[in-house]
Amino acid sequence: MISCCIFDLDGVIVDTAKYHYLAWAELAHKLGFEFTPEQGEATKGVSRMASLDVVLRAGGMENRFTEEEKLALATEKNDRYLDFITRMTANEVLPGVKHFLEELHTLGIKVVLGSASKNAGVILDRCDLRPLFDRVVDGTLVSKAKPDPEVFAKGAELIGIPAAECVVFEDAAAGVEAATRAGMRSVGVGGSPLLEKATMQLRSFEGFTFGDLKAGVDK
Ligand code: B16
Ligand code: MG
Repeated sequence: MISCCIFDLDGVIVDTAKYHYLAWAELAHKLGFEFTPEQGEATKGVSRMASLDVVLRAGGMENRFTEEEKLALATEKNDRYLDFITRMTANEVLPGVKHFLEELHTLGIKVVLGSASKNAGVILDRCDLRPLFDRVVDGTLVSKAKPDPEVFAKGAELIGIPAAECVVFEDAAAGVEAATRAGMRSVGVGGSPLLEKATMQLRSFEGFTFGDLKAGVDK
């Protein structure tokens, strides 16, 4: 039985990973090294400060800064990221997502956001998606980053639905692991081989229906 769908944001609903990458790459450039897209993969789904550690490690600078300096670097990156996301429009919602969210809404299935991002609210508003979510759990409400199950467990708790009736949509391996640890089934979105542990795989939401979801996870 599926009563609630919990969605990761970056990489599932919108492709903000490209903006995170650009902002981190600019910071790295200022610090004097290149941060490649391949290295950027390791920032997906993890918290802002954990992402900064990934970037600094790539430049061999992991022990160079105090905690206070690291906070300043993370703020600088976030200011640049905000430049990008405050210009987003509803056109950037990934294909088929809005239609699927509307179908869930019509069927009375609860829709929850479970994102590590502290900027999730800005993105939902810019993309006109806020009314389609019954609850939003973002990086401002949780203290433990994925793969810790906190973000998804909190979403289920707030909406009052047992974990066994929740399905998580995720594009990052850390998120799939978080879902499993929360006792939930998961859909690995985007086709990466790193998502093989998800209950089912989904390349794109285009044409995807609740019936397809039930057939894929209700085994
Ligand atoms: P912020 P998700 C995550 O969002 C991103 O995938 C990850 O790259 C980012 O570091 C994290 O949010 C924190 O984002 O700096 O905006 O608070 O995939 O969990 O929706
Ligand atoms: Mg993600």
